[in-house]
Amino acid sequence: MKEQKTPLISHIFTADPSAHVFNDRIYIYPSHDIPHDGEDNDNGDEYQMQDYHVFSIDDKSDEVIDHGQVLHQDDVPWVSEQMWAPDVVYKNDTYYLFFPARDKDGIFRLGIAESKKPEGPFAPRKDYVKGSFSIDPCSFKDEDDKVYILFGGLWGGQLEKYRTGTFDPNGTEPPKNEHAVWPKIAMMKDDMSEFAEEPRDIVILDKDGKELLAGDEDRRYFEDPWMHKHNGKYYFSYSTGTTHYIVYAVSDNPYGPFTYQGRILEPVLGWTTHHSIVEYHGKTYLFYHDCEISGGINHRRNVKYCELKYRPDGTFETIVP
Ligand code: FUB
Repeated sequence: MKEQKTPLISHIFTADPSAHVFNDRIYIYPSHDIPHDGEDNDNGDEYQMQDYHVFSIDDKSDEVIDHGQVLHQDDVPWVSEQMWAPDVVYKNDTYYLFFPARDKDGIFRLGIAESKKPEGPFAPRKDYVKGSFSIDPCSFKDEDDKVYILFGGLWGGQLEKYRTGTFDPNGTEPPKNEHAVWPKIAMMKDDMSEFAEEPRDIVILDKDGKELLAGDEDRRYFEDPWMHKHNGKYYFSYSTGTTHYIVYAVSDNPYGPFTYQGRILEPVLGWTTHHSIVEYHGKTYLFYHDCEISGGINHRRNVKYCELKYRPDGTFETIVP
C-alpha cells in the first residue's frame, strides 16, 4: 500500500484504529470522536463518543470506504455514555465487536456486538461481559483458535481503581517505587459467551527481569493494548500515556511475563496515542491517530497508517511521526 502519514479519513473525526485483514481487505474499527466545546480533563470527559463507523481499504485503489454507522449507544441497554476504543475478532463464522463504555453507574465495562459481516452492522448483547471492567479491549486470536481479550487504561479508564481486586472509587496509582499497574488478559470461552477465566495481570519486566515501576513513565503501561505474533513470539504493544510513546514488550507466552524492548512510535500531535499492527500482503502496517486535522484538539483526532519495519533480530525500527 501507499506510504500514508496523512489523515486517512477526513469527513468525520476518528481515533483508536484497530485494523484487521478480512476477505483480503483491511478493515478499520476506530472510535468516532464528536466535536464539542466541553471540558478537556484527566478523566477523559472530552471523549464523548456515541457510535462506531467501520472503514475498509485495500491496495488496489486509494478509496477508503465508510461502511456507515454500525452501532449506536442508544441500541445498547447497559450503556450510559462514552463508547471508546473498540476491536473485532472473527470466530465461529461471526465477527465480534468488543467495545468499552460506561454502564448506568458510570463504571467502564466491556460489551460485545455481533455481525456475520466484517463491515457490520453489529447487534449488541443486552448486558456487558460478566466480570469485565476498564477500557480498550483488544482481541487476539492465537494459532490454536483461542481468543484472548487484553484490556485496561489508567485515569479515565479506571484501571488503577481495581488494584485491590474490586472496584474502589477512590483507588489511585501506586507509589512511584512500586510495580506499575498491570493491564489485564483473559481467555474467552470458545462460544465467545464470556471470559473463560478471571482476568490475569500482564506483567512487564525490564531486561534484567525486574518489574517495571509505576514511576517509570517512559515504559510503564497506561492504555491501548495490542497483541500480535511474529516468528513464534508474542508482541505486546501499548501506550505509555503521560509520556505519549507507543512501546512494546515480547514473550514466549500470551500471558507473559513480557520483556520490554523499546519504542514503536514517538509522540504524535495531541495528548493520546493509540495504535494497532496488521500484516497485509507481506508488509506490516502501524495504524495510529493524531490531531493533525483539528490542529491539536485532543478529542478531534484522525486515523493514519504507515509501514512498520522489523529488524533482522525481531525488534522494530522506531517511527517518528
Ligand atoms: O478514545 C478514548 C481513549 O483515548 C481511548 O480509550 C484511549 O486509548 C485513548 O486513545
